[in-house]
Amino acid sequence: MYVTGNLAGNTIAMVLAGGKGERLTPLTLRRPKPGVAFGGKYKIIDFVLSNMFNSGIKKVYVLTQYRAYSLMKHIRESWGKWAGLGEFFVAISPETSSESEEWFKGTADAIYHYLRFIESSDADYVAIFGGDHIYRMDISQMIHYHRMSRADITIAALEVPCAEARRFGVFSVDDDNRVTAFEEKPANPVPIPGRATCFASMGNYIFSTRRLIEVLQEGKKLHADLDFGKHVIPMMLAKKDRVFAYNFNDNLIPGMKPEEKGYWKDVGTIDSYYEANMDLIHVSPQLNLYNYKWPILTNQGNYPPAKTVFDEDGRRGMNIDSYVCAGCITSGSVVRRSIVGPLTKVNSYSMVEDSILFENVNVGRNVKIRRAIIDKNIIIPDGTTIGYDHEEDRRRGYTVTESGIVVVPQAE
Ligand code: ADQ
Ligand code: ADP
Repeated sequence: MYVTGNLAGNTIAMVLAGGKGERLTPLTLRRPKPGVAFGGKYKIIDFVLSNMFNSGIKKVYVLTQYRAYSLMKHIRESWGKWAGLGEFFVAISPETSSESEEWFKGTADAIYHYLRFIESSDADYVAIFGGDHIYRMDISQMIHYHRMSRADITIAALEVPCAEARRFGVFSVDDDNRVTAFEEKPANPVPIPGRATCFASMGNYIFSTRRLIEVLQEGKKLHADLDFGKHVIPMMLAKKDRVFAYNFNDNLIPGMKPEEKGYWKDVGTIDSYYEANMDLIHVSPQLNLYNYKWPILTNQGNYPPAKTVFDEDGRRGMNIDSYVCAGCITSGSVVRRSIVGPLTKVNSYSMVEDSILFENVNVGRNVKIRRAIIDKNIIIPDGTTIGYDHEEDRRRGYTVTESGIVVVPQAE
């Protein structure tokens, strides 16, 4: 237990879930990045929402935007349960039916458009978090830190190798962790003095409500596409606001193993997405989903258990070193080192290895699949081979990544 008073209950949260996740194409052709499946039964957004729920935050708005339909549906179905208990998780979207990509242009602009929700709340703090990362975090500890620092804004920070820091907002701090300089995606990131690492922003912020409202109103007069990294943080530094960094490495969650400390994954590319999924099925994964003290919640379909059976020829069905979700049937075939989403079937004489199969995939007979990601609702005809001949895979319209992962997308 962490004694943080009821600060989390005095916080409203806004989750930015509009990102397109371009580098995850083709998985993000029909859904935003936070809506992509992860670990078989979850979606990426479940991680941040679980963190909020487990941290005791009572009110969360999810700001959707790009291709929001399936994400809204997921939030309604899985998180609606908690909404029934109060007003926990609410998905809001500017225009769910439109295909327009011209909605809100920057992260702070998106929050600005929903300022009325913040103004009408009596919360003292606002947590503004991205919706597309995989990690566990007790946000109440960050809010506590924010309060103790008497900060106007606190930015969650992570140490990353300087070579990777160009993708992030990078900052420098003084001895009290007060931010002294910040640059969004710098060409030449400034290292921590004497180290080969930089302080990177995780894109997660705690604001004091009153200051957030003022800053957004001031900022909108200057930038139509108001963005936290590009405009708001530099503006606040220029105005000598109290901008603090919260070191994510100091965050402890109940039941956490030492190897999970600092675990935060962007899963921004197909290769990093694939690796982060595969980590889960190692004997001792960095991210242990079997830690029930900090559960990751999601929608539980009312499906029967996963089943392995002999087929009519007496061939044994086997799942080895894998996650296999509810409703799956492995019949006379082998699934090895793979993650298989709910309701998927793998039929006789087939072999699925080192792969990720989404929900409701039907793998026919005599199919061989290796190092592939198969999207939802796909039927793989009998005799198909995927992941063995990349030229052939490309000819069939599949994406093949640099490291040789083949993605079989849903039809357009
Ligand atoms: P990026 O991740 O590049 O940098 P951005 O693409 O703006 O920033 O996305 C931030 C989050 O907001 C994502 O979760 C995305 O899904 C969502 N989002 C973007 N525009 C949105 C909109 N209009 N409506 C709703 N949601 C929206 C940011 C920070 C960096 C920091 C990295 C860490 O700017 O400083 O280092 O996050 O990943
Ligand atoms: P996911 O595949 O991400 O789990 P769902 O299966 O819940 O999503 O999506 C439900 C259906 O809605 C799918 O058939 C999907 O193609 C469709 N769909 C997704 N985005 C939109 C959209 N913007 N407008 C209309 N239908 C959509």
